[in-house]
Amino acid sequence: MSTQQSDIGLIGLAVMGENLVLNMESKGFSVSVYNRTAAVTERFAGGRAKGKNIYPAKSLEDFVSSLARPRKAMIMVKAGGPVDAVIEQLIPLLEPGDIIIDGGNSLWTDTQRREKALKEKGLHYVGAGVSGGEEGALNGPSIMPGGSEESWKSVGPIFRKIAAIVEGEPCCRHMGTDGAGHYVKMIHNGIEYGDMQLICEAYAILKAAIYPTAEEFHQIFADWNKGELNSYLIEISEQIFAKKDEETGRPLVDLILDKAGQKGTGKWTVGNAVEHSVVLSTVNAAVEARILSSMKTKRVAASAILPVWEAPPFTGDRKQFINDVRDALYASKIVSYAQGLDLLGTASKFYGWNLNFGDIATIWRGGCIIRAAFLNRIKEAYEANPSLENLMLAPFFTDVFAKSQAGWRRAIVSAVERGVAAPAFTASLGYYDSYRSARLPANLLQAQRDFFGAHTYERVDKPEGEFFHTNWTGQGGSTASTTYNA
Ligand code: NBP
Repeated sequence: MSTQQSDIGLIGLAVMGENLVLNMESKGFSVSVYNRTAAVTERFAGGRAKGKNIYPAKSLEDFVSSLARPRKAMIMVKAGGPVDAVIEQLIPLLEPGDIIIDGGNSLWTDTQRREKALKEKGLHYVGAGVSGGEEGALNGPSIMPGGSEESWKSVGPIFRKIAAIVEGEPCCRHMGTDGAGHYVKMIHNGIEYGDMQLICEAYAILKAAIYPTAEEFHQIFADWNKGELNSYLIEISEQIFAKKDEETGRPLVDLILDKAGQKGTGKWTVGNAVEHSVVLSTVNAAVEARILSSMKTKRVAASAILPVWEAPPFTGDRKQFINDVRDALYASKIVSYAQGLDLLGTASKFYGWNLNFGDIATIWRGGCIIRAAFLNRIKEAYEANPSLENLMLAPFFTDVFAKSQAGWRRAIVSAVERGVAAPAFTASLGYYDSYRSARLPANLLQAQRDFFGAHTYERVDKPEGEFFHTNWTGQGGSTASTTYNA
């Protein structure tokens, strides 16, 4: 057994694991590493880890004995069964007070289950969401750790040192107990789905109306990235439009098959929103758009059968239209974040996490895929009013809606006129218009429910809590309404 006493150890040397190890080492930490397939460890040790303060363990026993106490063993393997398998192997080798960290994209309920089981054995368990892909892992990710306060004291100093830094502040704060970290990461990924779909819809609406070339798209996104939309996803889109295919010389983006993949965090987010009765329509539209995109064969067949829509030619002002689409993108994005934060708040109450939205907006400003200048505005909104009912109601954002809603509506009208699907734009506007409506058509809905199922209704001219049922057809007796007091 080795005499090595590393600050931390990491199991799972795929793209994320390797890069996190190099990041930790570069910040002055000694790191032990282990991978199920030994050849991977050997390749890493002889390659990128060569000459660095990284200890390649030959067995899990060797790995555990090479860690300083309390041991900190971070797992970066495929989410699901592999995480349980590694934990089972680690348990007999660890001692009370040691900490297992899962940095993968685990389902937060798995994290809650694992934390509970390990607590009974005296072990700490930290489910930490890590965002930013391989580049973030290497140069500074956004890290969202859950787990106990006690374990945060041990892992916090390491995580805060390897995280991205924005305005002197590390993009890592303790999110809350048990599965809070993985939950916040899941919402982050859901919001990422929404952001990406909204950008794709902006692209589709512009394309259908004014046919920008890839070079023009590159310029449009470059301009947008200088304003309120400034973000990683706008920036990479700008770069994507500039990339030429080496084989054909054409813009590469035009040659990419329109079939989107997904790994599941978007679906988890939407499923959980439904469970908590929280509207997450923008992310839901984004998940469904990916599903529809993956049905390529069916879409191609249907395109030859369903009636064609002849779109009217564009007659407006090109520059104004580009600004309209930009406004639609920004307003829809605000709605999507408002919905995501609403879900976070609901889950926080349900699980007793006490999530801090200001903290969350702070650590999403750097290192992660949804990093964006506008997260500063969210941070400020919650600093000014920690009990803000809905992000859309913050004065800064109500002001944005006042300025952008005309363009937002025009962009959507243009999409509808041209037969361009814009499900995330329309879902966002639908939420906005519903949320700001003092009266919705649910009066008719309640009447229908009472008609066929005697579900009762309340009246606008009577106190709330007083319920009525009407015999709508008059069959079997009088047509009079019956009152039920709640
Ligand atoms: P993968 O998710 O591709 O997992 C590969 C690693 O898991 C390898 O080290 C593999 O070992 C190990 N592994 C497997 Br598979 N089954 C195992 C088992 N039963 N026991 C032990 N080890 C096992 O790696 P990744 O893409 O680096 O992602 C790691 C985690 O981070 C995942 O949860 C992922 O969702 C998350 N994540 C990924 C990204 C990204 O951009 N890739 C970003 C953010 C988060 P082997 O070499 O022996 O097969």
